[in-house]
Amino acid sequence: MLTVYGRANSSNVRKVLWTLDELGLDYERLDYGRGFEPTDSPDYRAINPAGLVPALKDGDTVIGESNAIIRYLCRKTDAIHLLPTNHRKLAWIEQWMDWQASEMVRPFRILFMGGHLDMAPFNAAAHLDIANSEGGKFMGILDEQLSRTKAYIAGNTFTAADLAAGVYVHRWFALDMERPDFPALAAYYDRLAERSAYMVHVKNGLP
Ligand SMILES: N[C@@H](CCC(=O)N[C@@H](CS)C(=O)NCC(=O)O)C(=O)O
Repeated sequence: MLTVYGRANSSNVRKVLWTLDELGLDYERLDYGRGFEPTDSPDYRAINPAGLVPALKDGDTVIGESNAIIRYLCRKTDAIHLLPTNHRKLAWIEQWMDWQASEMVRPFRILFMGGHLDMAPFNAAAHLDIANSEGGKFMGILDEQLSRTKAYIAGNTFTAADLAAGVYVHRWFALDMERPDFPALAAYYDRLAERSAYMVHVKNGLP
């Protein structure tokens, strides 16, 4: 049995739950993280040294980092439609996964924790203004890319790049804030909503 450690309202946990359902895998989920079991205890840090959710346990294998977990699950199930073995196609997908985790996530943390949860220091107007503008810049990059592919982030099929970024696209549309008009991104959000697992774990009423 696969075990996911992490609260179901966390963006990074939602990516993993969405992936598990796309792959048709059974799992149990344990509530760790803000408002639930602590992630800074020695017991939890033995599971994920970073002290963050999600983590995944598969027998003796325990891993953290949501995008590493997505890749692990795709490889475990030979889901080459989501994560191809061809090094060129794979690099193109991983480029977007790394961009999501290192660049795109930054303003969304502030927009969510400051703008939605009203937590200091993220709720300071100066932080929120910068995050709103940076979030718009990143969503604009995705909008341009989707105008080219006319379908999904890394090309004309749904891949692990979409599993990594789709939660933040949802947050962009779900959070209460001003947004420029991004038609290709809006069409993509509708396209993702055709996937039942996206509706269960991502576009499920929570921002
Ligand atoms: N780079 C990490 C980031 C993980 C992360 O920031 N997790 C947040 C929730 S989205 C967390 O653990 N917050 C502390 C908490 O919930 O207690 C990943 O992709 O897994």
